[in-house]
Amino acid sequence: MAINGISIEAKSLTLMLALVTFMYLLSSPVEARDIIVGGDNMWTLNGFNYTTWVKGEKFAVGDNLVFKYNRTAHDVNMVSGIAFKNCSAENSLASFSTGNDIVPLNMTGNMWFLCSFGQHCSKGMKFKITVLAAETPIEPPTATAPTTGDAPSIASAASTFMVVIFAVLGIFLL
Ligand SMILES: [Cu+2]
Repeated sequence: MAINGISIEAKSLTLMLALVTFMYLLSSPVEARDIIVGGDNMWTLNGFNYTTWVKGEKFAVGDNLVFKYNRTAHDVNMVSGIAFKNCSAENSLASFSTGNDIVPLNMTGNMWFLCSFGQHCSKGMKFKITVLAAETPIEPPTATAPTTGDAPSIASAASTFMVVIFAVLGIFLL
């Protein structure tokens, strides 16, 4: 029984390690992403369909939109939905013109962007995105993290758990 006891302890240690690793993975924050508008095409006028591009992307709070473009030929304007329909940048909510602009996505909801140069907007330099809530890690339902002093009881709980697993396995194997 003593030998069995040792092997169960070793197994419960392994189980605890796996559990701790698993919970660490669950609790680590989801990384914010820099999303380059248009991908390799970037922000330009060449028939690229930004609306189609948006459909293949996912936008969440904490992400950044990165506009890369020739600043002598294009700009970036964040506008209202109505202004977007009219391709108007007259009352833009925000304007960018450095050629390498980073727009943080701070809140959920719709955002509309367009280029105000010439007829670029009506020719396709426009898109709407819907920003979703940041993905939050799911809390493990009942498992409690081994924090302070509780290690022995958790270890014994793990041992009990392993014994039950072995018992169940034993039933199936016999
Ligand atoms: Cu443009």
